[in-house]
Amino acid sequence: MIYKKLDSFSKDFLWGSASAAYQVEGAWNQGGKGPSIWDVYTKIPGTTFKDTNGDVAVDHYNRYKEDVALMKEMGLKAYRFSIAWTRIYKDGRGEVNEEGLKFYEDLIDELISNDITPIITIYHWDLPQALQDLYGGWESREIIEDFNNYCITLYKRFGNKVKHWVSLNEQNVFIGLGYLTALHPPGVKDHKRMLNANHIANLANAKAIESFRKYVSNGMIGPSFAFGPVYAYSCDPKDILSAENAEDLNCNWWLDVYCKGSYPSFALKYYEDLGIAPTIEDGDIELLEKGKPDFIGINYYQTSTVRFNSLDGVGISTGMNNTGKKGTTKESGIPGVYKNVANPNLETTNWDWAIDPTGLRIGLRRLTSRYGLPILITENGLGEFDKLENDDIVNDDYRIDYLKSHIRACKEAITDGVELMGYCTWSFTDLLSWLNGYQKRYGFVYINREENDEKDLRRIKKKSFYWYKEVIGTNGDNI
Ligand code: BGP
Repeated sequence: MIYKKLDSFSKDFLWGSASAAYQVEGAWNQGGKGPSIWDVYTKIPGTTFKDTNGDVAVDHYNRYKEDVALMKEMGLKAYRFSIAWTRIYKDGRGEVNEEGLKFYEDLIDELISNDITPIITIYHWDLPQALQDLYGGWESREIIEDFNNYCITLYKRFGNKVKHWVSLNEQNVFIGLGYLTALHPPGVKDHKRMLNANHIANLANAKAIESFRKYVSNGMIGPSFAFGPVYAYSCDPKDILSAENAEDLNCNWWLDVYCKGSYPSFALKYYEDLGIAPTIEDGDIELLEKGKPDFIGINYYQTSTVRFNSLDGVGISTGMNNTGKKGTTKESGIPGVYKNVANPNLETTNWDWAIDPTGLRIGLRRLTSRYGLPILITENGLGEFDKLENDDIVNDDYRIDYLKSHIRACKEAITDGVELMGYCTWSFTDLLSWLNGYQKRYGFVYINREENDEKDLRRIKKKSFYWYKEVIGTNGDNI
């Protein structure tokens, strides 16, 4: 639909920004914190861009007051951040670390006293290394109880102050890259193990949501999903069927479980025929049904375009572009199912991510039609090289263009009838990109550091900072 006039954003719309503990905090061994799988993995040479890690990151742990003051200056309404499990339980279980709880309590209080709504992400990939060593992390059902205990500790301590919670961040990514392409810890390449670990993560997610209802009154919780709506390359029915396959295997495989408590039937049958379907035990489906979310969190960066792939066609590839050299992403697919191709209608970033604001609107509508739940955009943003000019100026007009077009798409989706709770950009300050170092920048605030040179970690407001301030100030009416 093309509208002559668009609906307005709601009065309490959450204009936010997001981050994750490992990517901003640093202080990796301060305050009684134990090591996470990312603290260990990034020390293995060759796993990340130029061997970067989050030991110091952008030192948010020690500078959070300065960062919150900048958020206040911008007028930010919501800040989504994650809690590092290893700050709360050094080994993932056992004795609780009061110093860790206190750090997050201080951050939450600082946000609230500056009129910023805190949104807590419980798990953004930094699993305690001790649990990986003890029972193989997400591959053991023991994690369900340990994760639930960790969640309950957070609910009890922060549940009266924080009402917006995200359970697991991008389960599809940390499980997919952790157990299928071996690009994330624990570096496994095994489809059957991946699907089993994923099922266990589903159960842990459902259990955490079930507990949430007991401990947090008037709160809302949901997972955040890395959502890449799928397009068919052409109207050739073979391409259309490939797109259906990809949507089922890459989106519905997670979202149906979260929102309906069951796996999509074609995908499940496909995995059963291959002998790699997850082991579903008695009681699992009942638990999944009890763990339905209040909203769907989506991290949206791009759509994917697929076409027919023959049985001897291209397979899964680990050739991601982690350097910012345009056009270096390798072809990948699943033989007999689909293959990913570039969309000739879309521009891409230097990291080969398709820029597609309309795809966001399409995705929001698909989710609304299929699940009928409110949606929170938990991440959206542009990773690019930025140039620090004389007098501390960063002219990131390309970021403004990107964000503006995506916020416009949100407004159109709201006019379509999508119930959108808020929009969090990725990210507020620049931060560590897991596999891409510090040169792939996303923030409104430039951090003066490079891959292996921490410099002075100075905070510098980019042009987009002032622009987003105005968007928030007009509640999006200027879009
Ligand atoms: C999401 C993650 C974030 C963040 C973002 C940007 O997948 O939830 O943690 O990293 O993507 O991705 P990248 O850093 O790879 O550019």
